[in-house]
Amino acid sequence: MMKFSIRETSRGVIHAVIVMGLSALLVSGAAWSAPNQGTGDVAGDAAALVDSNVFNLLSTGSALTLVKRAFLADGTPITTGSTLPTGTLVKFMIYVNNTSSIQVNDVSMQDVLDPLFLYQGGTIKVDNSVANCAAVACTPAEEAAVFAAADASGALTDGVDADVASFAGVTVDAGNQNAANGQMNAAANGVLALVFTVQMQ
Ligand SMILES: [Ca+2]
Ligand SMILES: [Ca+2]
Repeated sequence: MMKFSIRETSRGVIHAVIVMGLSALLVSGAAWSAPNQGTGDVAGDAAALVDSNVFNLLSTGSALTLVKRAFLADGTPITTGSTLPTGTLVKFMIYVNNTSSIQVNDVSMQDVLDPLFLYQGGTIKVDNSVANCAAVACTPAEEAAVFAAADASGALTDGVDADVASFAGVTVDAGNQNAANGQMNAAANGVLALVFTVQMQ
């Protein structure tokens, strides 16, 4: 979700103060898996007592955090609170830095756009090719690399279909929690990034 304030100058330029907030992140499935199996014996004879079924406990942990950034069309980072004229194209990026060695399955992200931001059709891109950053939040240089990789990837369809993202109304959805998209996973030791383009109104 983005929060912002706007004011209009005598020249009609809308100044938008973009506050980078957290978007919705939903994760289900396993990040850390802890299989447990009971074993025993009867009077010392292990063969007399068949091992139990494997009881597998799953935890998503608490280390995943969504980070939201914005860039101009040419990849220049936009800092929060920037003033942008109407008509400017802005590329938002939302990413998850999975520093664990286990793939996180079934990740969903959602961003509900304020009317100030007009979604540009066919611009949703998802990339999971860049290795994880050491810290939860990547450095600006690392973010630039993540953005470049995502921005260079092929756009997904806006419709709800086999790919992992969609746009409807004012809402971008990635993953299948809020729209019947394909399942989206965050690869082990990788950055899962969602990029889409809006135009300042
Ligand atoms: Ca789609
Ligand atoms: Ca799901």
